[in-house]
Amino acid sequence: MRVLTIIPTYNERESLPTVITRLRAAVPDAHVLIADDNSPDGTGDLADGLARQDSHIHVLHRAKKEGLGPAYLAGFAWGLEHGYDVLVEMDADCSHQPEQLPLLLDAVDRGADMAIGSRYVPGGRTENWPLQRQLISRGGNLYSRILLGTSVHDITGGFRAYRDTTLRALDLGSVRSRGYCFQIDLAWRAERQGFRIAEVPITFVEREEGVSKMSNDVTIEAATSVARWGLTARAETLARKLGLRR
Ligand SMILES: Nc1nc2c(ncn2[C@@H]2O[C@H](COP(=O)(O)OP(=O)(O)O)[C@@H](O)[C@H]2O)c(=O)[nH]1
Ligand SMILES: [Mg+2]
Repeated sequence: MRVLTIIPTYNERESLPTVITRLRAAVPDAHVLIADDNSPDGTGDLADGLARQDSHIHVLHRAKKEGLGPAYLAGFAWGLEHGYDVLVEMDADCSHQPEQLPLLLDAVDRGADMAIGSRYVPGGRTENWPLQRQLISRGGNLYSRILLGTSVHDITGGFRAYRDTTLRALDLGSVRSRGYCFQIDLAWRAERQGFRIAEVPITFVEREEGVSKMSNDVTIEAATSVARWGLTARAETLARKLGLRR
């Protein structure tokens, strides 16, 4: 399996060298694509320097900060174009521990179309995460479960491995999600299309360096998007039952 780990970055100068060192040690065969949104702190230049020293490291420079979603979409497009078999999503701040990536890759190897590193299945947990963040995360998952009827336990989780065939089938051109709802969007598309989703227990560790880019805007985007998707899906089901649609 040719593996590409995509790491979106915005002002991750302090964290990037650590995550890259740990990732290259944990999964030496995997390639890495740093998708930087023109970080004012110079993360892009730092990434270029790392890429010059290591042929497994690649950098995608994007013009401006647009959120996690568009950065991943650009990364997926690059990876699919370059023929990778498995595309991984991972944060730059080591919250997703590179040493746990093999757990996700094993799940894909055993037949999953997509593997999610999950904090909310037995064996999964969070470390040093402020109570407020835990509540938002738990609340977001419960909200998605109620509105979408999803059976994924950690649908906002962003440590993932997708088979290339899964991504190619998800109609990525129609994805508009920018923030955390990007994760919900893709998992729900995969679930509805009947793809096999494996949830692998992980330990999510709060960042030790740099600051979170989480904002109220992305929470509001997620809440309204999930409500819209849930209501649209229910209206479609009802229309089918009434014979208005096939
Ligand atoms: N390219 C890009 N990366 C982003 C953007 N916003 C967040 N990220 C990255 O997404 C990952 C998760 O963000 P983080 O701030 O740690 O979110 P938190 O863990 O929920 O607090 C990190 O690698 C960030 O650098 C963005 O607008 N563009
Ligand atoms: Mg983080």
